[in-house]
Amino acid sequence: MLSEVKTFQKEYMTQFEDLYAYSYEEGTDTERFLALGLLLRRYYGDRWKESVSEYRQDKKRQVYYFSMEYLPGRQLKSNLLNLGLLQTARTAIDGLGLDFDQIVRAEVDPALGNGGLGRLASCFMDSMASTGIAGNGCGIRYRYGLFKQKFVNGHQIELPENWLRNLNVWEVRREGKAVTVRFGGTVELVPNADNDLKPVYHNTQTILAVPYDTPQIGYHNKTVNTLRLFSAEVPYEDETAYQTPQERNAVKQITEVLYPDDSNYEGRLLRLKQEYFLCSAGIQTIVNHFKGLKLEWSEFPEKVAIHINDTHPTLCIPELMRILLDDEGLSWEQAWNIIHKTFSYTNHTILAEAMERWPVDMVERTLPRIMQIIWEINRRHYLIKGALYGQDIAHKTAPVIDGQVQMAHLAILASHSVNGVAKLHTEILENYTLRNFKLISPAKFNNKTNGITLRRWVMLANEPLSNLIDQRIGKEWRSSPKEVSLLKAYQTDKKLLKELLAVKKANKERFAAYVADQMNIEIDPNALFDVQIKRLHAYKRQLLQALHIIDRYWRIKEDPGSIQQPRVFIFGAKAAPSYHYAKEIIKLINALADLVNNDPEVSEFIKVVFVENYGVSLAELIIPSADLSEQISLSGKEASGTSNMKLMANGALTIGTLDGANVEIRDSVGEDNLFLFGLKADEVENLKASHIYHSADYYHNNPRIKRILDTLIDGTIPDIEEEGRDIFDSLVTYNDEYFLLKDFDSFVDAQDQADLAFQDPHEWARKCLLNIAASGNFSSDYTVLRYAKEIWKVDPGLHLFNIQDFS
Ligand code: 26Q
Repeated sequence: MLSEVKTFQKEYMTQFEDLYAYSYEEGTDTERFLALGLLLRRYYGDRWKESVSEYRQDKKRQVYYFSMEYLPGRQLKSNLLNLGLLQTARTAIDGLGLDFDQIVRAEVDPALGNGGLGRLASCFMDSMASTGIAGNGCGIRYRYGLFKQKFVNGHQIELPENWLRNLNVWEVRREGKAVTVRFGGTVELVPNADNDLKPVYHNTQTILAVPYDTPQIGYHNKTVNTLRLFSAEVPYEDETAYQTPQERNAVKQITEVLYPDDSNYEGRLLRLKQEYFLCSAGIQTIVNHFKGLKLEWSEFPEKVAIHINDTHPTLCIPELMRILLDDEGLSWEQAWNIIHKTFSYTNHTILAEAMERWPVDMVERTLPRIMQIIWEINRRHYLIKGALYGQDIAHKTAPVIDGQVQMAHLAILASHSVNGVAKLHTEILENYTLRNFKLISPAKFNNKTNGITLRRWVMLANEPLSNLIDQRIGKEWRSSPKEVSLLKAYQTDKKLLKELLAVKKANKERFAAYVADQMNIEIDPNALFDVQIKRLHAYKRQLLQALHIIDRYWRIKEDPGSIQQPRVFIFGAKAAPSYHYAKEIIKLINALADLVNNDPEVSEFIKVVFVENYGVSLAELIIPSADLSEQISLSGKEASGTSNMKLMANGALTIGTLDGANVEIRDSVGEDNLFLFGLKADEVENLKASHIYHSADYYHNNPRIKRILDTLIDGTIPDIEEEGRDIFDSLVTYNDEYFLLKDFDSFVDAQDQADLAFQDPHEWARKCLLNIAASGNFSSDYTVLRYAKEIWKVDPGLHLFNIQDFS
């Protein structure tokens, strides 16, 4: 160890000086970080090369995970942990008189995604490498990631996030592997010598897709996989085609910025171009690799499994058809057969407004050949499915309906597997949203409950907790996450429970220091930390929590002493810039924070903290400090949720509805160890169908609710005239689409129970322990192993895993 540290120090100093021509002592933290990152490249370089060449030489079956979004978080500590070098590096760097943790924070956190879907993709990349699955990620190297959020007078404003302002030490530009992507123009089908129709293109625009590769290092194994992100550039040979700065600029526009919208579909042309750009570049890369193997086309599905993360990369399907038909000369039947064996698709949403549909004329103009292929898929669909199931079902499941390309339909029809991301979500897809597809192809449907990588979310984010777990049950859980359940045996061990509380307290102090420093708000680490961190959306019901805070405010005002348990309400959320209502809720919560935090009578018992610019790095700071995890979406709306899993793994107790993966969390931790409330999914559906819900009745007949809602419009909360009125109207006049008022009383009861439970630290700690013990079930290692076994049909590196572990 000592000699390893010494060597590391020497190498680091040399690396730094080679880079900057002065000593590390004179450098900035960014420079110190960059030197460290560059040094690390030497530690994984060989393994990366070996993994890539092993996959090629053994002609291994590989997974290609296509996602428009990734949220990897900072990578330095994660890479060190997985290489087994974390302690060495920390000791070495601190030993040089530097502050390791400060250098870690100098890395930028790439926000190339919106929320859960992007973070899931990154957890999967980590888990695929760590279980030895030959998995590649394909995505877009956005020049600007998700906007940086600032609050000005409590309003969200958005600033550009220039994440590439410093060198990105992890990526490798591979210009030699660039491919070209064609847009626009017209296409003519002309018979060739064999009388086959071949497309001839006119006036198309050709764009270069340059790959940037980032290593995905497996945990304590030899696997290093690749995340390949494509950047749009003007093609070098074709420069004359782009003469004006405007023309050149338009090319770069394609990968300029991430669309800052989750679950709300907007049919914008640039987004369509982004999607096709990723699909075409990725598929061409796969085809090029496959051609190097010198196999028959019929063997393609044996070597390639392509997974599409929601419908955003669905154009991979017609793109591969295009290449097989036009460039490789396969028949339609041969090509479609390959497609069907190759593709699988995950659905992440049930919200109707999030379903992607593109107008046919837009696709026609932008991607004329692709639209022809979609029409042919559509024609054959009516022919075959119409004959089998009747025209009505054929029509309802068609790829093109009413002049719109239905991306989900295309994805489902072409794939051999369609999965939801939690049991309840999959059931809803099968029985409601996608029931016609379930009818025609029942065997395609399956569930794969989401997961999280415990390496980032526990081992790195919460080192004190991880060490405590090691002390009791050994380190096996680090590679076999289910072993964390051995902790259950210690639920009556007073010493351990005390230590657990001490760890939690220390994490709370760390977050409190951040809040004091960044926001100038004092929070008490002894208070209950109540955390809701997720994108801001009406269905996630941050507003329900805001109403609960207003209720507490009045309870304290009217009867000081009626609230005994001090709480800190912590929010982290970005709203889509165009989502007016979500932004109004942000303003409301910020104004409420001002009111509450500055009223001495109230602030002794409640504080409200809305952190700016919530993202992966802030999540890593907040989650270990949480006592209570808010998972309060209207039942049936949240596909899975993953912050619920991260929070439980860090010993927070869930307060939630039976929605998404909360259902499985309940099954795994037991009903007594979380706080459930509210309507169930089927009750929501029945209530909607019966049309008997009149939210105004709750306003008029329930004095507590009336008082809370009046607070939105009577000037009690400063500076929310417009917002308060709009929010009031949404709840009272427009019939409360997400049933907040219906669920309100049951929510407040559950919150009061949580208060009561928190008063008994020993019993609370026991429940924390049981939550941690149950969290191993939600390791994304198991999730990807299930995908590997049941969908992708690839063998993991089973040296690490017992097959029974995950089946
Ligand atoms: C689509 C078209 C145009 C512009 C944007 C989009 C778009 C972008 C991102 C639509 C949806 C998203 C993201 C959705 C998302 O993050 N869904 C979440 O996925 C998680 C992982 O499965 C689940 O846990 C969450 O429940 C789900 O909300």
